[in-house]
Amino acid sequence: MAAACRSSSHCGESNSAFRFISRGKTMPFKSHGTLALLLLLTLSLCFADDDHEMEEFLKREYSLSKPYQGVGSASSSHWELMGDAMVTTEQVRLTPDMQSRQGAVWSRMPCHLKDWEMQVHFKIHGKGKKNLNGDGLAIWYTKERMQKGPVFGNMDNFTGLGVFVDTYPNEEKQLAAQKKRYTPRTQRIFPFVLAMVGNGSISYDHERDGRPTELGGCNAMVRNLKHDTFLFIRYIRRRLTVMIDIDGQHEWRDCLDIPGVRLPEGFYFGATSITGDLSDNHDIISLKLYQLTVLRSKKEEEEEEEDKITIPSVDNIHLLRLDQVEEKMSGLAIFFTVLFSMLGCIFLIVIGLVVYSHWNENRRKRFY
Ligand SMILES: [Ca+2]
Repeated sequence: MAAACRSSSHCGESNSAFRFISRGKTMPFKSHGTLALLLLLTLSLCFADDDHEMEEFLKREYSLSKPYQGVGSASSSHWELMGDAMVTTEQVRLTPDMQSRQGAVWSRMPCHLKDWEMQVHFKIHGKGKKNLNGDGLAIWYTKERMQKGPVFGNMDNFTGLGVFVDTYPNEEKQLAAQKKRYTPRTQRIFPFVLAMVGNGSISYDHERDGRPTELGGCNAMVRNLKHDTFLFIRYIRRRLTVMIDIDGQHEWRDCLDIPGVRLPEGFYFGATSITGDLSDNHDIISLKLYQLTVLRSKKEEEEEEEDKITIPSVDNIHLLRLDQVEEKMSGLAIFFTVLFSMLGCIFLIVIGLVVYSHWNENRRKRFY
């Protein structure tokens, strides 16, 4: 463990469960002597901008890691399995690489942390298939738990946050339909990571891979990789950030970053997966939850207390939908362009005919 941590940026919790965060990126706190510490402190002070310096602490009660003691067997375990999920020494396998399976692992305890960060170590892999795999997995922070359903194995109309690693393009598999509807800029390349916030009455559109309710996302080639793959979900000051580390470089890559995401406290963390006609092994190796301690002014605290969140929502959600509006507008624009071009042509032909008949008449007059 310690040896592995020396080369990984995801192992800061190894001994002290304590790290510094600066400029929005996590930096591992390693015991390389006072010099390193001084350097880190100086750097974090130098770069202190609107991201206040903060600390993070691993919360073991909301984390799931090897050797998964008691998971799936003991009722004293903090985590509960469901469906086809299975624990081995190496991972919690949500689904095996077989058709029509669904599995989940859910935290038993509601989480009352205001600011947190979840690091997901996962693996998606399958045999003998080239791009015929599915459906992906989801990480949840929701009011409901242990519910079976169509959204990556979880219920639809959920209340809270879902971050999906969608490995099968249900909509975009139809290339013709895709080309008709999307420009190269807005086409998605799969596997695709996206986030959605539900309030209990918003449905996930499976046939369109959640596009109508997507808050943002990114392409992530996560299948059948030899190196480790990670997903990072940070919720701080009502800002949701998702990053991925899938290139084996131990570097976080931005995926989405959205302010004004309102998530109540006291929801449950979970991970779910589903396979249909197509399948994959969907493995969770670890879920590590860090509490982020953020300094708030008294005013900020009072404001948050007054403006207590009870139903999940996202501020200015219509602005996030601009892309889709643009797509619709471009369809309308094409229609009007064609219409006006045709009217223009007819107008020119009519003018041409009138001019020609005048010219013809004048010519006849000249002859007689
Ligand atoms: Ca899909």
